Amino acid sequence: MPTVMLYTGPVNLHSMNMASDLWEKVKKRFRNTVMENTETGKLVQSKESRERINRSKSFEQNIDWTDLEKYFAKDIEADKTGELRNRFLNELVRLLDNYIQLEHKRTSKVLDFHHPHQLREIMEHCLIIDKDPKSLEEVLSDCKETLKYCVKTGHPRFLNQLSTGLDIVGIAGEMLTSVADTNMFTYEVAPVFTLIEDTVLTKMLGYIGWYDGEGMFAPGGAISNLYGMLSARHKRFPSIKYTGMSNKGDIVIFTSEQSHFSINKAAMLLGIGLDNVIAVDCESNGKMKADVLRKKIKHSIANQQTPLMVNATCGTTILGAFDPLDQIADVCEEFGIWLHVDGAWGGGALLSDNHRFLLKGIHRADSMTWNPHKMMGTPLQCSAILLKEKGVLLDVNQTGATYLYHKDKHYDTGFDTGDKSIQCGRHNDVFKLWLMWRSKGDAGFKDQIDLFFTLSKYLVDEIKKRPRFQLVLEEIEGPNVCFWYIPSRIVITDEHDEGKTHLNKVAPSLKALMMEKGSIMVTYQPLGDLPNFFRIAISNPAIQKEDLDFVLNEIEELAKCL
Ligand code: ABU
Repeated sequence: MPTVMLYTGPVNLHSMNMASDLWEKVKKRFRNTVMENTETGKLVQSKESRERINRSKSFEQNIDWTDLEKYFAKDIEADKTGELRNRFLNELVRLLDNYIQLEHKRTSKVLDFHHPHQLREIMEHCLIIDKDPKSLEEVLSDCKETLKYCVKTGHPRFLNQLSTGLDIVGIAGEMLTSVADTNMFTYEVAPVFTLIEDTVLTKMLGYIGWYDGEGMFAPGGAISNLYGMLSARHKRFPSIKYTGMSNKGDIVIFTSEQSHFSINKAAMLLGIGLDNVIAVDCESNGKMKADVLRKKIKHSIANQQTPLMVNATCGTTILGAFDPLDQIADVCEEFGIWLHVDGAWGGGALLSDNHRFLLKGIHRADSMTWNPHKMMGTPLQCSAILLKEKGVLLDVNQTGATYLYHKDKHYDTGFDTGDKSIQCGRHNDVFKLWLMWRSKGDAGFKDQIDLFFTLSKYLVDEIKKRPRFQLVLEEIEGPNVCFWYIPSRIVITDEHDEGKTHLNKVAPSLKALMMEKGSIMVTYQPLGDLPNFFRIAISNPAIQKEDLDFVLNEIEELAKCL
């Protein structure tokens, strides 16, 4: 029996009760279906079925690094001809190229899974760090060994995350970024990258309709959301920067019950507190109910609380829902509340004139998170926080370290962007995005986004044709497709919740099987009252309709092992 991991999911669990009506529909469809197996819901993987699962094949290539056995890292520095450096780097690139080839090959495994203790044992020889140096041959072998057990996130059958795929130009950008190895805090050490960051942010702001806004790249969507809340707090209570949170009363944040957990984390970090994050109910399709938001805001004001920010989500993590921005903006304007939009996932839809309508009203927000490492396929990480008003980020974060942000430099220090950040050292996350954008043009990104939506609708249609599959939502907004596989042995009844309990175990068991086999990777989660279901969010342009057929066939095939 594979290990069953119960996953609580990135959902705000304050008052999740939206799911019941969806579950009613599932019960109706699968009620009292014929049992094939009297051991109702017993998800045992037999020995034979276990053996049917292919064992892993190793990641090999023709290599001969014996000449590098006698060289060490220090020899690269010492070799004035540069030949050793050249040989070492070329071998590394060959290794990476070989990995990428495998990643694109549909017959190769998505992953070669081992439990942590097993992997530790397998890699024991190269995990430990010794007192003595390792040769360049061993260093390359370490790289090879590492890649062998990496999950191939660019494989067209890796559908586990919102950030998938492998953009070659993006990788080239990441490599150049590494070689240039500079810090984004000042123009003096990152002149080109500073201009590039400015160009890309201006472009993204333009898609929102903010022509005098500002932005910054941050280490992931959670931190971008933190910036949104920090900015909201600063605009309302600028003195907090100096005096701290004392005597500010009960500041409250409103966010949908299906929003990302990072809103809770930001409230924890900013001294607002988890109990002051008020969850707003969603429609059964995952969209925030604006009328409930209005009621909850009125109620909090009546209770002497201070509503600081509403977070609306464009592209919820699980269902891919887009909150109704215009309606929410009306509410925020009525009460003078900062509107932050978490468009980490769905922000990319702005790039397509076919799907931009999903974010209608976005220009009315005050801040927005947008992660190009999701729908735009930029290699991790690449997340932007964007603000309608220029100057807020510097105002809230500036400390003016005189060793770094001197005002008496010989160039325009307005280009030193670092003091706008909560960080000191800041990685260059923008170059790869800029290079990709140059290589694709706006048109290339539009096609990419359109493809994701087309593929997700195809998947919905295919799922509808398969009797043992059940969609969570028949009408989808973002390219998220959520579904159950319901084995015939599972009986859904009105009388008791036994079927639901058993169904809750199906997705984790199938996930364990797919990981052991290495053929596909699809995530699952519960949602409110709904038992565990699969989510496929499409963000890899290498995916074809056949891959989605393969995934559904494979789930059916793996289900025979249950
Ligand atoms: N920040 C949400 C990421 C979740 C996912 O990739 O599935």
